[in-house]
Amino acid sequence: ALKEQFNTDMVTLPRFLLESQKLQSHSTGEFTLLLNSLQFAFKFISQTIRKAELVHFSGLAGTSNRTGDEQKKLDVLGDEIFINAMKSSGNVKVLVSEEQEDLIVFPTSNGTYAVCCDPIDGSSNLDAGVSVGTIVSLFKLLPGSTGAIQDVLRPGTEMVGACYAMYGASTHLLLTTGSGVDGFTLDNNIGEFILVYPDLRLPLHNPIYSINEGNSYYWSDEIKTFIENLKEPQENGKPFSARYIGSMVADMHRTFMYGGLFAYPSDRKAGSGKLRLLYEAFPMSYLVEQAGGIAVNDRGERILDLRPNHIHDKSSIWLGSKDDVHRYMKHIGKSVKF
Ligand code: P6P
Repeated sequence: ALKEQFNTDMVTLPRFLLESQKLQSHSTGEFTLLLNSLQFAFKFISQTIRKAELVHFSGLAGTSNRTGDEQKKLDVLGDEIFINAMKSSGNVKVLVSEEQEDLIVFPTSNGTYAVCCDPIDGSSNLDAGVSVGTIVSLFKLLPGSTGAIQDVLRPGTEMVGACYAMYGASTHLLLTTGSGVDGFTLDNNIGEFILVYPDLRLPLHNPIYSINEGNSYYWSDEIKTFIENLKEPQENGKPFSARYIGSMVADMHRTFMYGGLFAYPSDRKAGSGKLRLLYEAFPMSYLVEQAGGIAVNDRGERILDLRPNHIHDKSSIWLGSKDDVHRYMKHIGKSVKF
């Protein structure tokens, strides 16, 4: 019985990265170092959030970011922690953050990667104790680039990695570097992420839809009809269940664990949706595709084929279980090619 309780061969994230690095031919190890810096940032932010709630550090910082969101103190802290971790890694040349109006180029870095991040996504829920997270997309600099905006204004298909950390009851990390998705959970006692969900796959279908119906007055009739259809009894005699947390990382983590459909469509208020392409839609879509799911915009176009014109560009998004996103695509008369 003792054996069942104590795993004597835990796969930590550093071990996992070294083992996967060995599988990559002629790897310089730079990507592994970058991922190690990322995991340090996640641990540090996780610790800061948990400590902050103890010292009442939450609440408004009295400043606001470029899109006018009121910045919570933790937003600012998370952003600083993340920027410092990327700067000190030596592997990052270019950084985009939701909290920074302009691109950051590290002048002295010889790094060959560009990192886009939302340091604390869902932070408006922080005071309510809702799980928030850090979402990250990774690009290799363009050949010959010394770090410029062109390194990040690219289609999502050029990403070399994506991950999110969710700071919930436990701290979870889902990571892809292009060959599937692996899930880790932070063991606070040893301070390491432990592999818990190797080769995570999204269920093909689960009757769960996740959307903010408070926006339905502003949706197109096509979208209103689609969502109404989900509320009718389906073949199994039961309607879909509605689950919406309002923190993308939390809504998407549930989707990875249980399946279903998450959507943030455009509406007459927000013409191109609310979620940002580079550090919300792209990384979540890459993870979903790598786990066997699908990610499209309102028009049924593949998210990863889109290219931002500005680092804070937004996109409508429908993503999750393949059959459930296909159902939306068929509803709008889009042929289902992928
Ligand atoms: P709404 C949080 O502010 C966020 O950026 C995402 O994490 C979340 O999915 C979305 O906005 C929630 O937006 O309009 O439903 O409150």
